[in-house]
Amino acid sequence: MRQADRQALYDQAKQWVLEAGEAIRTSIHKPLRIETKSSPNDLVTEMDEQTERFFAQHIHETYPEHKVLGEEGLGDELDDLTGTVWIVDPIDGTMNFVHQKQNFAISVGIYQDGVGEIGFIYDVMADVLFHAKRGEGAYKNDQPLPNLDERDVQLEAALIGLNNFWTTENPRVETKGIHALVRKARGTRSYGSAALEFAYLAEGIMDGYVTMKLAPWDIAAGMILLSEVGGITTRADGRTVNLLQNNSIIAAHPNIHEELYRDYIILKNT
Ligand code: 2AM
Ligand code: CA
Ligand code: CA
Ligand code: CA
Repeated sequence: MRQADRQALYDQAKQWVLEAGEAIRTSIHKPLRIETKSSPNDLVTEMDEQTERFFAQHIHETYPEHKVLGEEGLGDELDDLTGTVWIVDPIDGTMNFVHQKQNFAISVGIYQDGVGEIGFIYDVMADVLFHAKRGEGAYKNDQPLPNLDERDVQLEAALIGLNNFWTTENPRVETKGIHALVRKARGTRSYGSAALEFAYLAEGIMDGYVTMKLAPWDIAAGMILLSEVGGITTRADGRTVNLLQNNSIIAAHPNIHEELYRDYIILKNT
């Protein structure tokens, strides 16, 4: 993508992200219709759907040749990532949205032929916008985020984002590895929004994030932001992320990424 095209697309996407956030803030205290999806804890609200529809309609009207991949299925069915693809999570952290009315984000990643070009993670209630363009660095609002290698991170002094489910007996990872990680790291955190966890990695206020079975829209924007500051995202087995399917993820500061998947994330059945 040419830099001028990237800039024009970025300006338009930014406007829509801020507008969608404003609409959510305005109605945050209105009563909500809450439904469940795959399990009683897998929530969706009318605001998730309304926000995704907002993006899908605007994108399709303005850029008829672009495709939209969104969590609530109001975009397009994709077989591949050719062309320009917007990967949208209208509300990442729906449980936080429902229970806390804060700590959720709008996540928008724009990919060109599978390459991440533009990423937005918008912490709606805090009104903080994390954003990045490929090759042009990542920002928190107007503040450029420094490259992660300016800090010499060791696991003993690292904060690791961890889905607590992994500390309990589960079909994917050996709990002994996760228990060792909990003891080794300085501390663990669980924020309940994958997009925000990626943003905190990019900001350098957290050093690693391990989580299972994330969907493309959970990580599409975050991977772009993190890569702009020198962070690494792979599948939990160390292989390349596939944005057309779910992935278990290790995202981290470059000093500790390999150590995490080599010594602590012990996958079952592989
Ligand atoms: P969501 O709120 O958009 O569904 C919570 O730990 C994180 O995992 C959130 O980013 C959440 O995104 C994501 N997640 C992915 N699949 C999920 C599921 N089936 N149920 C709940 N959270 C899920
Ligand atoms: Ca969801
Ligand atoms: Ca999500
Ligand atoms: Ca969501």
